[in-house]
Amino acid sequence: MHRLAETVLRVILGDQLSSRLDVVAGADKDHDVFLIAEVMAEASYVRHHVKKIAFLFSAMRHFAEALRSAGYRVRYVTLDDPDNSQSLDGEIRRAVVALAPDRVVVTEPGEWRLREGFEALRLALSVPLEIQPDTRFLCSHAEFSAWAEGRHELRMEYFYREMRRRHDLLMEQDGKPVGGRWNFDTENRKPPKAGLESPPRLSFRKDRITLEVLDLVKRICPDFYGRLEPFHFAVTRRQALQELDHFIDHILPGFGDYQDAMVRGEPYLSHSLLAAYINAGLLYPLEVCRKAEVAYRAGRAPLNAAEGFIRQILGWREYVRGIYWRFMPGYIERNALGAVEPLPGFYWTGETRMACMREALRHTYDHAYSHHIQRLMITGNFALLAGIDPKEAHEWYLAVYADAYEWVEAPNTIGMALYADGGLLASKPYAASGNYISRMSNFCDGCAYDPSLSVGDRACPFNALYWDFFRRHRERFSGNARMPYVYSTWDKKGADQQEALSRQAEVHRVALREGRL
Ligand code: FAD
Ligand code: DLZ
Ligand code: SF4
Repeated sequence: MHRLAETVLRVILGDQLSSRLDVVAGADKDHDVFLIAEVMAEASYVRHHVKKIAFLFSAMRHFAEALRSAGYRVRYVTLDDPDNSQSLDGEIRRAVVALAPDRVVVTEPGEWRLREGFEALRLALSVPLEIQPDTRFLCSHAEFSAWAEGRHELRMEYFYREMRRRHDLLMEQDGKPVGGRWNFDTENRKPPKAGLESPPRLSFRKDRITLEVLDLVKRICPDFYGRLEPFHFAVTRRQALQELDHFIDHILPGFGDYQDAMVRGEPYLSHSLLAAYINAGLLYPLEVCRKAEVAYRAGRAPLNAAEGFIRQILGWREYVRGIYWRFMPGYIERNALGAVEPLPGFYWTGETRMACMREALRHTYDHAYSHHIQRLMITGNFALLAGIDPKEAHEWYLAVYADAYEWVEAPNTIGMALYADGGLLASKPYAASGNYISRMSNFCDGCAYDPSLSVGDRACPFNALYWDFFRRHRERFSGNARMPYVYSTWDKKGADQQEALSRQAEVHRVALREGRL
């Protein structure tokens, strides 16, 4: 019997721009229709950086054009379309009415909020809606659960070793890790040497589509956060591959040594800038890791660089995703340290006397980017020490970086930076005093505060806040074997010094609340 071909509405979200996803690869050119929609609900559910919005919209439009050129039918809804319902479920409903498909297919979104929305929509739609797994990740939900089940602690390092074996990355034939060690992190912590700067970066010419998007964002999002131009993001897979090759050939060799270093006026140093492209789907995580391995095996990158880089993607990236889905929806509500201070206004304005914070916040505002150590050890560390409400910090990080989606941002903020998950992700809090920042950066040179002072008008706020953080949380951390020196040093200080530090911490907290820090 001859069966009439069905029509499938294939929904592609802004961070699912990957032709290898089943939603694309399984499409029928004659009958199916892709739906891609720019909607205000997604652009504004947190106060997104304008560069993030422009990057995503331009990449979405280019992806739609590539699908059309390949002969597919695409329903693309622009933000300024007068009929736009301005929400993703609204646009799916509208498309179902307009196109009368037999069913709807969507890839699992990267945020719990949207996944719940699609589950609800499934019940409300007149046609079946199928949520397909996101096959771009190297560890499925089932594989992560199998790894996590029955474990007392879910540490990244052990997960990473399994992932190395499973994907045969940097492995010897006898099953041992290349170089005889799994992890070369100890070689990746050099302070910046004099004159350390970022190697030259690619800048992509803005085509008609990108110019139209920039114009749209200027018109429709005038009061949003961040600097829109200059804009030189890659917005197609071809450009993202160029960025990847440029990184592998010219920047990866220096990635390891100065991975933790911070330098004034140098937002990138030897970091890859690839997270925005991998997360939006323009690059696949496995191809990125394989290219790094090939560079190492060909003698074009040292092992500490290649291993350190692969660990971030194969290890950390997959691990945080596993943690997110395993512990949501409660994860983003966690506040194990009872931190309740509101997020200071200077996270948005950059107006603070602390030079290190100014620098990290300037990079963030200008580029929708700051590298990992700035996120963790400057803005994150300050929020941890000052007791900033984790939910407020989480919403800030989700808004301001071009690579931010909740599945990756929330575990990094709530777990790694703020210890608000009570140590589920990190075995110890990433708390550091001004001494660390002064050693790993040249920020302190231009600061109103002095990193060597802990008390007094010019005392670096990180110092007293650091000690007071550990004093306040002694019960929780004093037994932590990974911080043997913190409490013995504190105890040696004597009552007068301890009291002076606690008083000074309170002075900083008051100054913070009054906008004087
Ligand atoms: P590189 O330093 O070049 O690292 C290479 C790649 O490894 C990155 O592109 C990324 O894909 C991956 N990677 C590195 N570290 C991590 C990590 N901790 N978790 C997951 N993947 C990692 N990363 C995001 O992709 N989105 C976020 O929203 C995000 N929010 C963060 C918030 C905080 C508070 C912290 C401390 C970290 C956050 N990270 C986030 C992790 C990390 O800082 C960024 O992935 C990295 O800075 C992106 O820049 P890059 O591409 O130059 O990375
Ligand atoms: C972040 C974002 C923005 C700014 N805009 C859109 C949009 O207009 N349309 C869309 O499909 N997705 C957008 N996104 C991404 C989503 O908010 C969400 O973070 C991801 O789809 C989660 O996987
Ligand atoms: Fe930051 Fe303290 Fe150094 Fe100033 S002195 S830049 S506040 S670490």
